[in-house]
Amino acid sequence: ATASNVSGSTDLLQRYGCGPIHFTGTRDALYERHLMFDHVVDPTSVGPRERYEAVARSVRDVLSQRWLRTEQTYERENPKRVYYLSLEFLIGRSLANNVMNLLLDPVVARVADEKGIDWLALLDEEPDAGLGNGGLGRLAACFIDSMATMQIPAMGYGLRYEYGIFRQSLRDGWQQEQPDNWLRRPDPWEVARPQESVEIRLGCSFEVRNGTFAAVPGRPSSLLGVPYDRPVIGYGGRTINTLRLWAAAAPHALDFQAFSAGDFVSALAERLSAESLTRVLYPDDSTSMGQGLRFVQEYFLVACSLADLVRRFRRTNPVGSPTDWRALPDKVAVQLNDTHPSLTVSELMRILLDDAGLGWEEAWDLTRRTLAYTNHTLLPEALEKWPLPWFELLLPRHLEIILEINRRLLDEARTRFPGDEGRIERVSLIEEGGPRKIRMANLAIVGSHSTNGVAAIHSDLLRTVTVQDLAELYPERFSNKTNGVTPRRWLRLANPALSRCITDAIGDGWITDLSQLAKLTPLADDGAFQDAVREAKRAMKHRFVAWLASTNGIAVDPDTIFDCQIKRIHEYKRQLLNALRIVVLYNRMRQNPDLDMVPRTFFFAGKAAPAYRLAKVIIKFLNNLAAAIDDDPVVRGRLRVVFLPEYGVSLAEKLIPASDVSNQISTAGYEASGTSNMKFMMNGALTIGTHDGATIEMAQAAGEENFFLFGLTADQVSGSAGWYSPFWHHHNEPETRAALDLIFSDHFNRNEPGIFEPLRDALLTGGDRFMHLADLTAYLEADRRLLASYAAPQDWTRKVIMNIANSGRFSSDRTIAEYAAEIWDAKPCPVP
Ligand code: HBZ
Repeated sequence: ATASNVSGSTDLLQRYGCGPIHFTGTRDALYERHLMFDHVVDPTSVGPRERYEAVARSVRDVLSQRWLRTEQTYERENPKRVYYLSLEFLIGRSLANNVMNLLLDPVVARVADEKGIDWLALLDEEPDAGLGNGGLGRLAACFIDSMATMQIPAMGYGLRYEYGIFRQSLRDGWQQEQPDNWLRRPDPWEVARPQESVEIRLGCSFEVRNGTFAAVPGRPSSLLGVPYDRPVIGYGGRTINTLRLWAAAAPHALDFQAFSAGDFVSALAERLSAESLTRVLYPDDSTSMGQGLRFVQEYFLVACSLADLVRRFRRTNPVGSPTDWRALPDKVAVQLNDTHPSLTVSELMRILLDDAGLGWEEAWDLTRRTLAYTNHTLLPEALEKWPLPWFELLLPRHLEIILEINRRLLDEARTRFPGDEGRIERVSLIEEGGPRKIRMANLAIVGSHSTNGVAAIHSDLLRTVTVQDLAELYPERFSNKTNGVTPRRWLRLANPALSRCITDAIGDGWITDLSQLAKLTPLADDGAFQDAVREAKRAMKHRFVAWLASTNGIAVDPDTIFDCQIKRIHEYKRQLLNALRIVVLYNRMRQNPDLDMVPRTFFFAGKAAPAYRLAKVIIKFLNNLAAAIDDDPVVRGRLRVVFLPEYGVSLAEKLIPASDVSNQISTAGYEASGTSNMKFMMNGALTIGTHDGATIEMAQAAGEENFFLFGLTADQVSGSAGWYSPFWHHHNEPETRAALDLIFSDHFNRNEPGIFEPLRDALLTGGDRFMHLADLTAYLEADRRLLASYAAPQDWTRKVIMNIANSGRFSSDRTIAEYAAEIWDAKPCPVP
């Protein structure tokens, strides 16, 4: 569906009033009724938050019947369903996105006008649903959008954290974390379904003691999972799928027992400790900290979701006849978003063995054919390994099952590779040592029919390096599915100026078929189209500058190059390399005050895991660098560094459309894919980046001449152990040395001596596995090429258009089409 083939708003509302309730004549009443009756207040005295809730509830009213009809259609047609299991869904705000996908913009614009509503201010009343850390969580959000748009019968399963990723502020340039109580006000999108709660059983009980979650051994307990559903609207509003988030609660029986025994207070305390399980998202995206609470969260998601989907599967059996379990892989595909939900392997085995009463061989065959696993990282410190004693305590039956899976696995490996005990040790699900640990990636690979990485280079390294032995055992299971992002939120919604410009040129078919952007290629040198593209960028820069001034009080010059690096702060993503580049440019200007350079504003944004100390020092350094440059009359007005706090979906939606340059500069081999790289590309920013992740494929698509690639390849990085010496660069490269010496002279921290000592270790004395200095000269050289192109507007804009025109492949619709065809065997199930 595209906006152009839907005639009037009246027809639209009729379509959504698909029965039994018709909307005819009640259009205006929706909003007024909610405003007055939901909070029982005088509509003339309400504030913007109440208005937001009333508008959102009106939109939900409009979509409700379509949402019901979607599920009814699936029940009637009984198609194969896809379940996307993820500990994270970084969905951001919903109102504007839902209005767009329902094609309701004209209706809403008119109502807002009639009622005197400030639409942009109203949108700001909705908190971001920050139920994720970064790329992995945002990918899950883009995937459910694409599945709904492509009419795939799919459901997302996650956790309803009461506190999402922490809110970030800066004090003296240091990151401060504040809790994000995003559900403090009622969320108008979610529908609680307590009647569909599931009970899950655990081998022990829990107490919250001194702020930690402590297991009480030997006392089996149970927990209730209460589902909260959120609509996931396909573009055009035909299919409305569900994102089901689980909240933990104590079972009803609990308070009743305790109440009769008279211990009312402990019963209540126990209820509160049960609810604390889904209280907060773990804010770490790069280390598996081995927290017991996290382990229980993972099992809780798995157990609730499997109980729910198995219940749904069994309902499709003719009443009275026994469940035909052999049909499970024909009706159900489960995708595991990283290893976080990989207990699914042992939980599904437990259900098939113990509840369904199947034999091992059949249960194993069905489990494997139902499950598939996506890997998102090769970093050893991020690979999950859970202590075996935790299984003994909490999930003793799972441990039995995992040990039996492992026994059979090692038998098979010994038969196929006799005498190769090193290999046996490496493929084993168990890592020896004290305590022994279960390797969750091995479990996911062995217990599924498909393992994929998220970009070509990443899938290759996964297969040939990280889990080489398992890949040699099961080569047919491995494939690549390069990530993508939804063009609805990230282009149509975030960048109205460029969207209009594209639609004027090629029509609006690109919204659901991004490959149509290729039609822009012949316009790359067209003067009028170039002007239109430049004008769109200018408009989005001005809009961003106005927003920044009014919300953060920061004034930036829209006539400078907007050069961005926005992502989680991590050594491998190398924000420090970017900082070194800026210090070199700063030194050049100080040495030669008349140096002619296009004025630039460098934007940084991103959160550091609260326990990642060096990442916090990096944030502090970027802020001090910004302050030192602001204070220096020689560079002021030509160089500017801005660190924007509280990076999240909503900030990305504002900044990416306004950007000219996208920095994607991870150490080659470390960034699995990246997804913001794709958002920048489709929004007409040019990339300066390394040979890593999906950036490689983006450069191939756009043509390397339209990209600024630089630096080592992954092969060179992995073979560097013998030769890389940061000191060599310090010694032999004058600009590198001057930059480092300036930093270590406390130039950027005159009143805070020594605070940047950790950077010396990271860049120089610690050996630096991320090889910052090895790429600095090449980065500066690529930067020189970039500035030369920018100085020639026709050349630059031609590159911009070539990037936009070739970004079609990086739509998550393409990614989902590949998962559907090659992993899930799932087909669209249109809702009439
Ligand atoms: O997943 C990211 C990758 O770093 C990025 O390259 C890729 O594009 C993206 C989508 O495939 N990984 C993450 O975002 N990882 C996490 O957020 C994470 C969260 C909790 C963990 C570990 C990792 O325990």
